[in-house]
Amino acid sequence: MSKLIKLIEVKKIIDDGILCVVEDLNLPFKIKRVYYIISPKSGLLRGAHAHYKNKQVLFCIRGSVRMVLDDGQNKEEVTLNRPNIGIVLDKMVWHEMHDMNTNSLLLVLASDLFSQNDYIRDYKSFSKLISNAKKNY
Ligand code: T46
Repeated sequence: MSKLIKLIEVKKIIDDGILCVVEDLNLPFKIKRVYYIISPKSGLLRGAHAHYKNKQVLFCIRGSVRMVLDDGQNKEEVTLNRPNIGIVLDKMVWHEMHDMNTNSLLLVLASDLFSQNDYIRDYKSFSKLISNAKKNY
């Protein structure tokens, strides 16, 4: 069973196209920010950081992305390639987005406004914070 990968399924209506509805999600946060990533450079790694506070749900609404999540103890991955399946990215979870191509389109719902100070971009610092938090627990 997965410790880190939490997926959320939203309604998908197929008629002349595909319509997905994000409503009434049972999220542990209020959505303060929505952003999307269009036309990422093929094969380039994105993410590779953790957030101190910000929590997110990420949907790959076109194409695919291989998500790697790491909480300092467990490392798990999943490929998202369905527009109605989102992944929860909790605070203090290192996340990386791999194997996107220029066709991929990511939609992200976030709990907080953007702040550079909320980022941990160095993996060693992230590991240290996690192990210090465990010691103080
Ligand atoms: C995650 C994935 C899916 C802003 O000015 N406002 C914003 O709301 C965001 C998200 C970014 N930016 C600026 C900050 C950087 O100069 O855009 C640049 C790229 O941002 P970032 O390095 O955060 O991009 P990604 O794609 O590596 O990561 C982002 C999220 O931070 C991350 O948590 O899950 O998108």
